Amino acid sequence: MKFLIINGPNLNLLGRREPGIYGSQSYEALCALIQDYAAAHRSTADCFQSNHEGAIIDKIHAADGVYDAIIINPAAYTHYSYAILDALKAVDVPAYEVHISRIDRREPFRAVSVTAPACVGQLYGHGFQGYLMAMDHFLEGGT
Ligand code: CA2
Repeated sequence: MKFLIINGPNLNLLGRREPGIYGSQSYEALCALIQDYAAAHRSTADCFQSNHEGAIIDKIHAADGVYDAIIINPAAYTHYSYAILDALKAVDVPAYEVHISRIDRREPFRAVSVTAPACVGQLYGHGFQGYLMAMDHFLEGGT
């Protein structure tokens, strides 16, 4: 399968701040983990990170007809970006939403995802492993 992994604002700082919430491993380590997992499952994964809403939307649009699945952590955009919700709805590529932390046990605003309704599933609280679990959904034949 051909995966597109999208990470939103500030996730490029992984490992540098808030290790108690997001762990101590870097964004580069996350991408290596995902790409190794993809290769072990005869798949590929392109990792994209942006701090800009429009860039994320452009990437989602460009995924149509190119990727089999999107794994997306929209970061803080999760909680208010109807534009990313619409972009995910506008393409024929299924998306799975992932969060590193327990968004249900933090500030109340983090428990709300406006983007998840455009996704086939959402999981949170499994650290980096969550991205691999989302890939498993598709590798095991989920649509
Ligand atoms: O738990 C997640 O994966 C989040 O999507 C992460 C977002 C946050 O806004 C969501 O509510 C939950 C924030 C990512 C910020 O990442 C940082 C990493 C290191 C240092 C500072 C921020």
